[in-house]
Amino acid sequence: MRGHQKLSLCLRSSFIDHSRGHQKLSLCLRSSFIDHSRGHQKLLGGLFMKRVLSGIQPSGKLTLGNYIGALQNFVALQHEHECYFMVVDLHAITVPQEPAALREQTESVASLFIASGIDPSKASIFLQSHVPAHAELGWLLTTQTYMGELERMTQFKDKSAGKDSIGAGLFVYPSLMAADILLYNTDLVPVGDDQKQHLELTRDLAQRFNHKYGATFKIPEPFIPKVGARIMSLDDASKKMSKSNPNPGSYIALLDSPDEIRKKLSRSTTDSGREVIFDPQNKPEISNLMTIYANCSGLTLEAVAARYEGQGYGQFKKDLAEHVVQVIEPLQEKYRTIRSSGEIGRILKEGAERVGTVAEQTLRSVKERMGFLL
Ligand code: AQP
Repeated sequence: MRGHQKLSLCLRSSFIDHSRGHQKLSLCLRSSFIDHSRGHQKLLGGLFMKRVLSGIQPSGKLTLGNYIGALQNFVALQHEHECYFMVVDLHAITVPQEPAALREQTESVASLFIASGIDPSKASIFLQSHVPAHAELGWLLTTQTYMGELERMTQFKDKSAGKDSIGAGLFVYPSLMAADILLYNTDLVPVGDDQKQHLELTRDLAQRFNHKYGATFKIPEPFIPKVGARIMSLDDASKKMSKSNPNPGSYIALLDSPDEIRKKLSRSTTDSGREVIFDPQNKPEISNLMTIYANCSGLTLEAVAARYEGQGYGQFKKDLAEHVVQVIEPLQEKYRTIRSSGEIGRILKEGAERVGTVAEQTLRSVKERMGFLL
């Protein structure tokens, strides 16, 4: 008998209106395996908000790519969704980290969440390692994951390529990521191209578990943000801009000084020719810079192209740097205020306490179903 499964009169998400990002309330008869999580779910105008979860690794200094591809979307999502944003420090250690640097980067990433506009009174901001249920469910789900599934993961292949010794954590990382998502009965997971495969595995694991042990996990859906630009490296537009790239000239860090930003952009690789036109196939480098320009200036790509018609790359790059600096300078000011306030520790603690209750309930139900004595 399934201890947690019972028929009850309950509030249920009806998934009628995906586009509006929240769910209608309807009275229905159904199995109540996620009743407990609904108890914590926030309402917006009488409607359940969809729960969104995402994380960023403190594996280096956050880049403009992280800002455009993730943080900007997080900020937009927090108004109409119940958002859980975490610093995934347990994922960061799947590649070697120096302890002092990890500590600094973790606090820095959390502070940049807030400096970017995430409001801790709207969204829960926390560290993955502050909620022990992540590691525990991660292990339980690792036991449900097939080697073949992990071997197929392209991120593992990319990150392990050419390395002599590869930590086992890098291999089982997707099972931990599945745990991160499933712990909170997440509705939506914002995903870039590189994470689609991991979310697919999460869905497979949830379905496998539900089939084997009874309905336990909600099956999460991918969320493709409206502004989903992928920002590429400044030195090679075939690779994404990445905070762990050993060449700092390949990325703009959110904490780079204005002069560093100007220098990096003036040295950025550009395609042959001199036309500022958006053509990712034939002119990937200039198209990447135009994407950054459009994002930071608020102009459309067409307007950017029209502005620099017949002018060559020089002026374009100079102006681009100023637009980036204009976005980054106020963010850095807020960042300094947050760091010097000493408030971040309290914010993270409160965030972990809030989400920890939901995580504990899910973990308990998983363990009960798997046959652990509680
Ligand atoms: N270049 C990018 N363009 C757009 N979005 C990006 N993201 C990362 N790089 C870009 C988004 O930022 C979030 C952070 O993800 P992560 O820290 O978990 O790891 P990642 O995607 O592997 O990011 P990095 O910066 O490349 O980290 P390292 O170098 O440690 O692997 C995600 O939402 C991602 O889509």
